[in-house]
Amino acid sequence: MAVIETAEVFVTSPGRNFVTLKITTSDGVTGLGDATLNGRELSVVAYLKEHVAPLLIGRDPQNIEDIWQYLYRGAYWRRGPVTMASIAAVDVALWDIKGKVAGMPVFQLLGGASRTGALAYGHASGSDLPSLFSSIRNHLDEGYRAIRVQTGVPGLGQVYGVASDQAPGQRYDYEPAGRGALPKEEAWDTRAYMRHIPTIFAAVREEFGYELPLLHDAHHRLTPNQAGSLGKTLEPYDLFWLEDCTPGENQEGLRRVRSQTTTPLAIGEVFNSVFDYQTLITEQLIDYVRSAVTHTGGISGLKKIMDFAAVYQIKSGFHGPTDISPVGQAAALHLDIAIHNFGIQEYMQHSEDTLKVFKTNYTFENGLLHPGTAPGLGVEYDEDLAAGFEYTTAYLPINRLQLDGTMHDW
Ligand code: GCO
Ligand code: MG
Repeated sequence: MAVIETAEVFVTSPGRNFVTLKITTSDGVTGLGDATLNGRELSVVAYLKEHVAPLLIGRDPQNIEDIWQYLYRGAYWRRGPVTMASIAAVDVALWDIKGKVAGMPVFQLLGGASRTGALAYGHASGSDLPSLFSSIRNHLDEGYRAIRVQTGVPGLGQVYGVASDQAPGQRYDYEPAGRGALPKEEAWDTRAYMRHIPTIFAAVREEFGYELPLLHDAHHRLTPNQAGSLGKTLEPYDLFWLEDCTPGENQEGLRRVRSQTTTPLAIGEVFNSVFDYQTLITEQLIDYVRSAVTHTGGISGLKKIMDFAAVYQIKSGFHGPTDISPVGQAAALHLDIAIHNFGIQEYMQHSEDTLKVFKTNYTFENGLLHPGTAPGLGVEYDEDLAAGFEYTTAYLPINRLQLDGTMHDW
């Protein structure tokens, strides 16, 4: 019987930081897992190196569920982003190994394909309407068939989620956490935002018609009452979803939002376990689960959430920004293809340097993503190249109210 021989943790920074776990068996089979926690990367490195790797050596890599429970229950301290990202990395690496041993892509082990590809959405943004329109056109030219729309707000400076205009090849430059010793500070005004956003969606529908699925991310900035009001105002523009309208950790708050609007709601990119969704799912307060495989205990953890959600007709909309590594993105795609209650997949394209370090097999055609049919996850990690991109401290931004500098959600 092959056993786990080594569990190594790598940090690389081809434009932004990524943490990768590589498990190798005594038969020489390797598996990769993504453990990237944007802006807090080294905490997961320590958790994995100091506390998890020594526990894996000598175990049977085939027993994914038992190892998952061993790490989850065994720690005593359950849940939390650091713990669950670490467990996710182990879980995904073991699915990769299982697929390679079986000679099958991971989605086959999860029940096979339920669809030919996963509908993806991209991030269009602009500081004003003309730059937003050109960003939407660029995305349509690239083949996207669903688009997230973010814009600047008059009177405010840089708003998170909006890329600098006319930065060719840097469409996603807002997304990397800012490199440097301190987080970047942004200014916020909720009333200005709430007045502006409906005018943007009216203009986008007028220009691009009603067929194109449009999404919007409010990034946890609203109260339930404000969120209900915004959702209601946006109803005529038929959004695919309104994302993170409130800080979702107060699950009960979504009752108020839900009672005021039929705009579909997506929540969960900062969640890490099924318990964070319990009220949201059983009371059908959301329409889409936003979690990432990387932050929710891996394929095993997220699959359980999705099976629970299926009972309540809630679908997936997995987190796929560029701070999820290509390993995490591939893992999401295998799940997307396999589960019945798939909704949509976020897809921000990684930089060229990132894709040199992580060689992927997934494809994007006609707006649909596919994980490919290589055994396992279908991603290879170039350790030599990766070593040349050294870790650089990087923080996510913070947001303060423009009026008086009070700390706000961003
Ligand atoms: C999204 C997200 C990202 C996150 C980022 C945090 O919907 O893609 O909101 O922009 O903020 O991934 O690490
Ligand atoms: Mg989001």
